[in-house]
Amino acid sequence: MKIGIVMGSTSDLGVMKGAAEICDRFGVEYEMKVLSAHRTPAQVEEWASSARGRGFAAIIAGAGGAAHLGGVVAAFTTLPVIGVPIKSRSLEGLDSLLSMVQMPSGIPVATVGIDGAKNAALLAIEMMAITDTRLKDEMDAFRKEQADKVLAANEAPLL
Ligand code: RP5
Repeated sequence: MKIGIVMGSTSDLGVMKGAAEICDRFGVEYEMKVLSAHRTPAQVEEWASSARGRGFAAIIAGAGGAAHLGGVVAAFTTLPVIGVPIKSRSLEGLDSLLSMVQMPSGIPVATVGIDGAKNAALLAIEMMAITDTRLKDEMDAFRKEQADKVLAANEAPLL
C-alpha cells in the first residue's frame, strides 16, 4: 500500500516535501503529484478516482488560498483524504485552513494544522498501522524517540 501526496502548485512543495520525508523515514511508498482543482480539474478526477485501484491507502492533499483540492479529491474517492492547508501570502493560511476544514457533511477531509504536512503523513501511516504491525512498531518507536528527547532536556539544569 502507498500514500498519495498531491498539491495544488509547485509553490507548495517546500511544505509538502515534509510528508515525503516522513514516508521515507517509515519506509512507506508514496506517489507525489502537482495537480490543481481549478487549473487541471480533469487530471485531479482521473488521479483521485483511480487511486484505490492503484493501491493507495490514503491521500494527502495540500493547497493554499481557496483550498478546494482536498474536497475535490475526496469527491472522487472513498479513501481517507487528509488536507494540509498551506500558509498563503494574503491571509497567512487562515483562508486555506477554513476552506479545507469546513467541508460540508458527507464528504470528509481530515484537516491538519497550517503547513502540517508531517502530521498529515504521520496520520496516514497511523491508519496503515491499524493492520500493519511493522508500521505499528515503528510508530511506537517514533513516539518513544520524541518522549526521550523531551526527558533528555531535564538531564541538566534548565537555567
Ligand atoms: C493554490 O494556490 C496552490 O495550492 C498554492 O498554495 C496557491 C498559490 O499557487 P501559485 O500561484 O503559487 O501557483 O492553488
